[in-house]
Amino acid sequence: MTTGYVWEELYGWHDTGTFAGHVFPSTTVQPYQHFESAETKVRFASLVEVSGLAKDLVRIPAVAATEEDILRIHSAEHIARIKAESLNPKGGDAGDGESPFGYGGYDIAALAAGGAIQALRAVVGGTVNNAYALVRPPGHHARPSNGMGFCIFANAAIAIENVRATMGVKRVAVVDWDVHHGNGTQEIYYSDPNVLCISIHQDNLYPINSGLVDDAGDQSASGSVINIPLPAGSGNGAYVEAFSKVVVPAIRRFNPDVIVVPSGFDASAFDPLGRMLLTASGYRQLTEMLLTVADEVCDGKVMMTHEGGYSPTYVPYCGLAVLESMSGVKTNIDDPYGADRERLPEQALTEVQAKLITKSAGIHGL
Ligand code: 3YP
Ligand code: ZN
Repeated sequence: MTTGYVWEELYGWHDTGTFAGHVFPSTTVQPYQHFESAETKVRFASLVEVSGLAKDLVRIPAVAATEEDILRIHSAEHIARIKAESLNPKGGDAGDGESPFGYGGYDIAALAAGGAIQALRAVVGGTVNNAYALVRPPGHHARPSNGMGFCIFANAAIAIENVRATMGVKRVAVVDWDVHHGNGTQEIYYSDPNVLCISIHQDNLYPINSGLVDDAGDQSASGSVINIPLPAGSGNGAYVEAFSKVVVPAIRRFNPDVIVVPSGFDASAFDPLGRMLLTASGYRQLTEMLLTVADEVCDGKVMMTHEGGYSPTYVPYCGLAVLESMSGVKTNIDDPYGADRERLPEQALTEVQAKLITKSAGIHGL
């Protein structure tokens, strides 16, 4: 099993600055580093090195996405505005006032999209069996004409359109396990029957009123969107149930050429922005389920592209578990925190969670 891995020094330079809420009066509590700081990802990359796993991965160099690549998804105006603000010494914002970037932010955002592109090209082309693109800034909230939710460009969609345009890929299944709804990817593919967008997320967390279980894609592409909103407090039991009752059967029925996973670790039990209870071992189990169905339908082809995850202590262990599962290599480093959360009674599937999962399955005839 060969697993591709993308990580670039420049991803750590994307500058989100400090933040203390947009409040009045403007001097309240001392501004702290933005939630989307480099720490979680840099520390994930460090663990990949220090655990020794990096030696067993195939390092894939990112190449900046070209304007042609980005234009397959975004408006020329959006690209031009990010480019212009990126030349401002103080940087700019991707569109919603909470997606800041620093000087040179355009180049790093293009390199993030380009990391996802190169990882997906390697998987589709067969140079590696699967791949993880540890990119930053994230992408799954970005819309055609504006960034939002810490995202500038839609990394996953830009990668998907690159391989559809140049490598003959037809059908792609997206499985977004970030704790927030993948609204950008959903919007981009809402009327496209050849891209199945599955998002499993905390119910009505972000964006507001987005990712409803009844949103299933346009009539022309009915069923091409599957949302699985789960209540706050859902743990390993609920996620495994949702994967076995909805995600895996939906992928099997859709029969994609490749699976793309916008991978956020903000559904972890230690995340400051999410209120879910996944542990590293939960993420490992979900990865195994995806790889198994990928083996059945698309020769194991899976590409993950990094999204959220804001616990600097825990994200590295979740990431390591996923990479160990993808590569089939077990390092000698164990998750020191998971057991403390795995013993919680809330890890087990509840009746309420089971009903919601059954509802999502029912809506989609699964
Ligand atoms: C964006 C603004 C408030 C919540 C935040 C979510 C970012 C994220 O991790 N998206 O997946
Ligand atoms: Zn998120």
